[in-house]
Amino acid sequence: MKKYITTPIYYPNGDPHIGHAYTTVMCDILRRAWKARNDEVIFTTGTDEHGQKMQEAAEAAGLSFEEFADRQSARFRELADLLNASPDFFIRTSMEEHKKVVHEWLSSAHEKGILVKKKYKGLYCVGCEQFKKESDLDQRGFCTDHQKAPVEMEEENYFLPLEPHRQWLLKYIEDNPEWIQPESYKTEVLNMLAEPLEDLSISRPKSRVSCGVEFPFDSEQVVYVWYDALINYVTSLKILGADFDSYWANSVHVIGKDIIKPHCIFWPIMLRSFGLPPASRTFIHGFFLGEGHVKMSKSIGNVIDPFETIAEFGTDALRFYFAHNAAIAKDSLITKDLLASSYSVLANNFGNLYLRTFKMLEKYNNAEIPDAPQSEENKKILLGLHRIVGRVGDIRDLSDIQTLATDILRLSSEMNGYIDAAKPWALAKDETKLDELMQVLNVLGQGIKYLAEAARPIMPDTAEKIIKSFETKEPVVLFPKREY
Ligand code: ME8
Repeated sequence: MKKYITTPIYYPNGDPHIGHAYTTVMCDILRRAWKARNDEVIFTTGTDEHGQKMQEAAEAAGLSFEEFADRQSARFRELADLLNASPDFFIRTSMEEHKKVVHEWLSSAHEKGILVKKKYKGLYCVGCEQFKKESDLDQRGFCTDHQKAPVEMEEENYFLPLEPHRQWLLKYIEDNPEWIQPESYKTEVLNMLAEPLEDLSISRPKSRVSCGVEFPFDSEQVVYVWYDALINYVTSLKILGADFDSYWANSVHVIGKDIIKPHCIFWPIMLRSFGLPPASRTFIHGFFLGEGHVKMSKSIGNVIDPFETIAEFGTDALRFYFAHNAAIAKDSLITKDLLASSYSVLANNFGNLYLRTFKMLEKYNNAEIPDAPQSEENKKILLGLHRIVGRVGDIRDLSDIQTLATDILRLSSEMNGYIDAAKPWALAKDETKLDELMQVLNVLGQGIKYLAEAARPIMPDTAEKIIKSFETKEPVVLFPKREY
């Protein structure tokens, strides 16, 4: 089956955040799991380079918009590579091909006569790049995501009316219960759709925001950053020359909870206006919070930098942390201490199991997994271990990833317990028990290989190193000891 999976395209107005790393890794795990069952998967990520926020950041950095966007976008590309989550295509909305697709969409909307030009007065949050209603703000009148008061703005813009599509969207959600996952976020969308929808402003006067795609039929206006950004999901497939309909029919957007409205309200309506169906799934996850259960910020000193974290713990340990520790339907904490303790568990449990197994195979059987006829009891253990490899093929959504990570640790623990109970070192001392020793070594060798295969989508390098080490007969250090 052809499948398409996307991260949001990130704002490169600053450096990448650990949250960006998280979404990218989750997509990559899904991609690898689906590829393992022979799906043809296209995975895209990229950078969202327009809008007021980018314009202000480039000015503050004293760089031209292009120089700033090149430099910052490269940081995101670098992070994806360091995470071993290299996409099939890394889109930048500053690409000419993308602008052409955006023009095509706008011209089509214009020709169909569905756009309205009018004056609008409202409260604008630059952080969200969205107009806000009073009811979106906290008691102080601040945006809840950005903790800043939105600014009042009055300007003449083009609008896409959303209200004519509200009943259709409600029905679509009812008819497609798996479209938005998990359920708690679907409730949020249904609440947003409980009241009439305001028209979506899809342009900005060039006099205020110069950083954007120029309108094809009005040179005084640039395209609103969200309208332009959402279309990236279509542009990427076009640039790749992929069979659009087949991939779109099984397309998955993975996003954080902060951008539900654009993805679950604006985007399906934009697609419908253009004559396309919604992407088939939207997987939403909660936010990582820093020490103190608050948003990470430099002034609080609770920022977890993805580059530093990879340098300290390694890519696979971070990928495993994401897979195992993030609560999808809620926010979760991420701190240095939590990362360190997750690393210790991984090293002492899974890493240690590998090392113990390898050392025993080395000592008692020339680093080879013996081909021993198995007892009924061992056959059952092996069957249980083998089942986890099949579970990779069952991965459908983000919560399945967490189940797999949990099972890997549970089975590693059980295998460590199996070694303690079987005591291969005692069997080796008794000549009459050598057959039994070979059986135990067979269970351990095969077992660790099954676990490595199961872990492959989450920790691709680690899995590869384990499998290779049995071919080369050279043990590998998976999770080196760290200084605290
Ligand atoms: O919203 N925890 O870009 P963005 C978990 N350009 N995930 C987090 C996170 C955190 N603390 N912080 C960020 C934009 N993310 C738009 C998207 S798409 C057409 C346009 C992740 O740079 C999460 O996936 O603000 C979130 O939705 C995304 O980064 C927001 O990235």
